[in-house]
Amino acid sequence: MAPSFVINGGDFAAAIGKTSSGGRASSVYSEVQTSRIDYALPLPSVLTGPFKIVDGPASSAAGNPDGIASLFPNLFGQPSTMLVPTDGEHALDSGRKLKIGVVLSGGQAPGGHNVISGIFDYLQAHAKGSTVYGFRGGPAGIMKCKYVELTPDYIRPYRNQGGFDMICSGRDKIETPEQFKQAEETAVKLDLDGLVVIGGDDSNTNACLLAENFRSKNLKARVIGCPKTIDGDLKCKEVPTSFGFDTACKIYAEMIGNVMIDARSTGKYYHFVRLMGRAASHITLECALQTHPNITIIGEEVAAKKLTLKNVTDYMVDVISKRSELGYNYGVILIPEGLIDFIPEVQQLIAELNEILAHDVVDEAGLWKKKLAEQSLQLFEFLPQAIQEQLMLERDPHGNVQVAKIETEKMLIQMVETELEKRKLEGSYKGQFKGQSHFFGYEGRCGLPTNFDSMYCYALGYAAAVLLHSGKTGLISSVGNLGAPVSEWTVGGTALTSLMDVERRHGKNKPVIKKAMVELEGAPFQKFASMREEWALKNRYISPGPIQFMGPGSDDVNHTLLLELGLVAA
Ligand code: FBP
Repeated sequence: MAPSFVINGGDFAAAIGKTSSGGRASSVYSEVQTSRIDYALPLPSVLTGPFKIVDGPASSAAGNPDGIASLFPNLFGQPSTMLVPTDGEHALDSGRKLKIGVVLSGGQAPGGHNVISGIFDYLQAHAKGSTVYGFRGGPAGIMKCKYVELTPDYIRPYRNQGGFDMICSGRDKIETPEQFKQAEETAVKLDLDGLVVIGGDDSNTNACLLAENFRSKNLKARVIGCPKTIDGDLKCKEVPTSFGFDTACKIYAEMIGNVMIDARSTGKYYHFVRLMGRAASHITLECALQTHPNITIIGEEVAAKKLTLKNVTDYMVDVISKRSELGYNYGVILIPEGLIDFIPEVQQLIAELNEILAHDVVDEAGLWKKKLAEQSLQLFEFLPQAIQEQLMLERDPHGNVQVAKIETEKMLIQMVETELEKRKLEGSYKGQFKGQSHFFGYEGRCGLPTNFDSMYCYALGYAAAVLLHSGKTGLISSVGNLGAPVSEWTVGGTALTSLMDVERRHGKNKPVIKKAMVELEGAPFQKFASMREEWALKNRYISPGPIQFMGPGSDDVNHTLLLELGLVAA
């Protein structure tokens, strides 16, 4: 086993010892963790010299602009902004001290600590004497005014480390008038100039609502969002990727590569791997591009082709049968976490269940089922009991089905088994099938961030602080040109309202940031589609191995981002 050592000497130990946050003070750090603390983070060159802030044209919305305009009367239409190098003095260095709050919201994503370090370091460099408050436990920390004042010593052990444990996260939502009032009280009590919300699509929607609310009440606190989610579904032209996606995919790809070699070594298992990603299949697609599995299901394709559960099962069974004829009774199958939600018949069932759960009592006798349409009732009764129960679980605070808890991989193993037995009886399948189920999800959310995520997050944090320092609100920190060396990355802020649409949640119409789903015409999917037949029947497995922090591959960026930026051939 690789030796670990307790940090018990030198300046670093003194720093951690003094600045305990409860979590890491008495921690044992591995050599790799320790070495990452001092990993030097380059900044985009625009952030290292004097710059000016240039506003773009008026913005609109991703959908339903009239609805968004009426929900955000103070923010709708505001321009996005870019930092442009200039001569002379740093435009914002006025000696003004700021009081900034920061909150981590939603699921963990590698790199979150570096966003906070970036905010902190910018203020140290350009608004010396500023204060940074870390709200504890997510948005609830804002509402309850639970915070910790961040200092250099406090932050140091978390630099370039995974997890959100510096201040922890939570999924609470600030939505009722009382909750907005509590947030206002906190902003006034701490005399906040600004708040940075580090979160996914729902949390950034919440950030925009807060920005609107603060402005409507004439509070001085501004609100800036940061794009976080391993799911990769918070992106647009100005925000090419969300942080955490790169690291999480590389961790899962390593595990998939290992399972592939296991499959080839024993020759007797089909590994069904469900991958996190909630609604979108970006993680599954990226992992497929990194590892070349035999079968990969992409939820967005299933929805576009209106496939049923039976169609998906038949596709798997066809490949398994053909592979068996070639002498391969093993393989690896990737399934996106949100698959079940993409199958139109299941989508309909979930929509009906959402309405029932939001408005009715779910009685044990099952009388509530009478509210289901005939087709949905038939499907519900057809599903294994475990899946029925998982579909009925409480929704998350944003009204989403908790897909992480639905064991689709187990359901598919059962369905494939049944179909193969049928084909065996008919004589069209002569192989052996044994399914092994895996869910790779939480394992990828708190790993040590890749070099890319470390640097990207630091730049996002720096940018968020610049935007607040310049008095901006309702923007999401935006760092672009990510295929180029860091020095050439662009920095700015994108109007959050420009990313919004109106969706039905908890039985009501709500503003939401439109999720970026896998585009079937996009380069990543096209690349996969051009290779999948070969991967199905010939074993082209790739085992990427663990994330590297130096040497070969350490600065590689994920395939999805490179393909989307047009930097590798589709
Ligand atoms: P965010 O959208 O908040 O980044 O969370 C992503 C995610 O990891 C999903 O992939 C997954 O479905 C969900 O969180 C799991 O939620 P929880 O942490 O509440 O179990």
